[in-house]
Amino acid sequence: MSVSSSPASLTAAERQTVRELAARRKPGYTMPGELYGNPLVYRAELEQIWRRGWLFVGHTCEIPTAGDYFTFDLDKDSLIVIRNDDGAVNALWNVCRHRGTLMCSESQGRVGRLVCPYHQWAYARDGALVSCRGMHDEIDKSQLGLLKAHCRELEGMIFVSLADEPLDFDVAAEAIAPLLRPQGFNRAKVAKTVDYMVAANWKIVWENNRECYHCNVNHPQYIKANFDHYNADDTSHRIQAKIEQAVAHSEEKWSSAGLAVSHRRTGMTEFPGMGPHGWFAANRTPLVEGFVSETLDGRQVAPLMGDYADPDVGTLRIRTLPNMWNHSSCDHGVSTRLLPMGIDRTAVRVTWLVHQDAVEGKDYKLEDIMPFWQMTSEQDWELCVAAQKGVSSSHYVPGPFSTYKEYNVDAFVTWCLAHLSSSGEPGA
Ligand code: 3BY
Ligand code: FES
Ligand code: FE
Repeated sequence: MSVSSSPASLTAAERQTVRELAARRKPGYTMPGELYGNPLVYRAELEQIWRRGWLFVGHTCEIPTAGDYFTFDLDKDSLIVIRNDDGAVNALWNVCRHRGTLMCSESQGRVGRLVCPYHQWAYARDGALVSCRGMHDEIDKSQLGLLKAHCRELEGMIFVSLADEPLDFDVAAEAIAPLLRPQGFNRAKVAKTVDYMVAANWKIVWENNRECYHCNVNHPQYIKANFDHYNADDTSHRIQAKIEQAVAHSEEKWSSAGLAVSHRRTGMTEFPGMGPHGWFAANRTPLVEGFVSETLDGRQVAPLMGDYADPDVGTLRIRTLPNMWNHSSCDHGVSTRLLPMGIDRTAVRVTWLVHQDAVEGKDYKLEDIMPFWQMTSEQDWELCVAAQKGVSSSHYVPGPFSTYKEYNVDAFVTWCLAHLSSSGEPGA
């Protein structure tokens, strides 16, 4: 059964207004303030980006057993992401088929059946209506199962789409799976989750993520482990050659060990701003010499994950727009999930994963695996909050992006605006 995925659609006139606002952005420059601050733009983003794209919701290891579920809320909608009896993960709309009541108000749990709190209609774990006591016999239960949203598993990560006709997921799965598979997220467990409410528009959080121009000064821990900062302020051949050498050496080593290093569809950069495939990217890149993990001193601090036989696997980086990035090392992975909570609020969940058999306190300590990304993330949130305050000022004027250091931010902005300007047709 199909229902409109966007109950409060923008009118044609409102869409036109959004297109006009999007057109005001000067190429190579940051967005005008209205694109961060106008509620109409925010509604258009929900409709044309968030409700159309694939959203990362969580990891399969968060719901290992039949009946395990967590809820996922976007705007006024809620989904129940649940493992059913045959092991598959489904995303059910959290809306009773009797009178529409929210079925699950807990954020996670385990159920035999999903029972509505109002009149106790009961649904199987796959959403089928199994009992509705007190109803007349003519009721056709087969027509009254919980509605399903599109849901896909990708090597231990779960994605949903709220669209009736979602974008092509296979193209992303084919590109990302070979890189992600050896990380073993389907044989992992959550070591820790931290939730943040960041007082910034979701686009500001992405813009911050898409460059490392700010890293040298703001991320002392991150730059010790990663090469990103080198090309920031030193364009000398010596440094470039050093990076290229490290990359070539590592790629050769990984390739001969059967580890994928990149895929050809690099999302935003190859398809700058355009088309349905511009929403994902993944690559494996070396850490600086002496570092085998994104930890404060670069040491391995937990058992190797997945298929890794050697800690020297560099850092695996994956991102899917509009709401996920993941950085993984040989011994742990870190997923960051964004959700827009209003025009100037973004809920961010950071999740640390380790091998499923690793025992806390014995095989790893949270104080070893967490600080690197906790500090880097929190440094970023502070920058985002300051950026939000600035772009909300009456005297914010769009500024120029560095073509050396911020081309990926420019690509992200272009991607957003292309979606805001599109016709509103799925996949357009
Ligand atoms: O600094 C950032 O926002 C992202 C994450 C760490 C490095 N990176 C480019
Ligand atoms: Fe759910 Fe009545 S609204 S059983
Ligand atoms: Fe940062």
